[in-house]
Amino acid sequence: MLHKKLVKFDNDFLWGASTSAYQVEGANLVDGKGPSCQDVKEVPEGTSDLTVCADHYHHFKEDIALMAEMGFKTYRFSISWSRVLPQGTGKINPKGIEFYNQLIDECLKYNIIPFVTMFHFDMPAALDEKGGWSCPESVEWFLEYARVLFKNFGDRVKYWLTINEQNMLTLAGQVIGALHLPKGCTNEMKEIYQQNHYMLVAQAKVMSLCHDMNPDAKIGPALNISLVYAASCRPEDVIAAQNFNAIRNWLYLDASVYGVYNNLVWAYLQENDACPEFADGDAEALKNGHPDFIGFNYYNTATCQESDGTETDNPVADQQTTGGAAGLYRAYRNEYLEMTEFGWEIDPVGFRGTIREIYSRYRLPMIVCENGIGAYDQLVDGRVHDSYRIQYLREHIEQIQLAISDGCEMMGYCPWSAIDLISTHEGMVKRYGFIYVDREEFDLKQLKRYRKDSFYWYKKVIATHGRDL
Ligand code: BGP
Repeated sequence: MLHKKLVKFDNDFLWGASTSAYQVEGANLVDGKGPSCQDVKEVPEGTSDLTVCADHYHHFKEDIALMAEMGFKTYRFSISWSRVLPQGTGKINPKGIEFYNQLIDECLKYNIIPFVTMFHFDMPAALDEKGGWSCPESVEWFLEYARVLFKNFGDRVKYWLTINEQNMLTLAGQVIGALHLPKGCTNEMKEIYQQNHYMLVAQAKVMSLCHDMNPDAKIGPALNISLVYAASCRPEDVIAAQNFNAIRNWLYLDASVYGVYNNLVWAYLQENDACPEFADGDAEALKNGHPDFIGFNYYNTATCQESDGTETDNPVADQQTTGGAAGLYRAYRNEYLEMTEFGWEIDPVGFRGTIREIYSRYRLPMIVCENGIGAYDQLVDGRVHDSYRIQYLREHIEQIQLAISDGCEMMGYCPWSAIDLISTHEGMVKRYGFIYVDREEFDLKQLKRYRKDSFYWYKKVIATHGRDL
């Protein structure tokens, strides 16, 4: 490949890492916190519940000190809706406000910028019982929650992410345990895309609210974006890839940025009698909500070929494993890509391709909110030799730099995850952190923290502004 002249990472590039409340905090039913849908869902077979996780709720000062030791410029974490509003609306939990005030202040103590996700797969159970995102009222619920966040934390939090991976909630919601269908639902697709519509409208209104309440803050989506490849140059495979790109990616970004439904997806919904109902003002709300940046999670690309009509729309294995949609696209295993121990394809070059595609479509600054490799890390004599994670992250950071050199505006990089935590459905054993948490799936041990090899490596990457990988 021709050697490209590389543009250096800016000195104000936001190096950090990510967690989510339900996967890292623990203390899921103490200090006034109400249950979320994650706390009441059936725990995946053989995995731990969420009562402890990494116990970040009690260890956050130690954890943030370790993040500061790595030199983090930012820490992307989420706020638990039901820790702040135990019933989802109405009464505020003062201990919840107190915890997040302390968490934010601890970040600021080290000049770490809090990058806050408002909603990360954890709808309050009390609202879920009312129908969750199936309810038209869900828009107002989310706005009420947003007002509480902006009022209590808006003086110190200047970067907000609205809904983590709304596209995965829509496409793989049942697997994540975060989206449900009302009993007796007769048109599942219509129901799911109606829920998605309420989330799009809620997001748009919250972005407008943020700009009204905290004009100096910036807000954006946090979608899981995977550029979709055609399995071959066969024209029908290219059309299939366009279909899946629209359904998986562009529906959500077109709506977030331009306030309109992607035409391919709208046509698909029309064909299936699954178009969402618009309430008065929805179209205007979508048009009026504007992100200041695009946050996105990247784990890999997807590949598909022309449908042969046999695909079913059963829930996919997980958020990174392409399913298929009869008549639209068929999943394809990309033979050019290796896989992780958990069956996720690895595609650093596709990361550059994904960044380029997003930037060319939307022309907004971007921050990577998740990227990483889940693995069976082993603690041996107090060390974790996660050379595979260093290699994965190095290869992906190299591609960010190429994308920057391609003229794409990149604000920051927050790998998943800052510290070991509970996987969406593989429990504690699927580890992602720079910091090892010494517990097993069911044996909590002492929850002692250990610096992995990747901790020291990432510290050096940050200290050299990405020059020494
Ligand atoms: C993303 C979620 C994260 C995290 C990550 C890793 O989709 O936003 O919350 O779970 O996937 O996935 P998993 O935990 O399934 O390995």
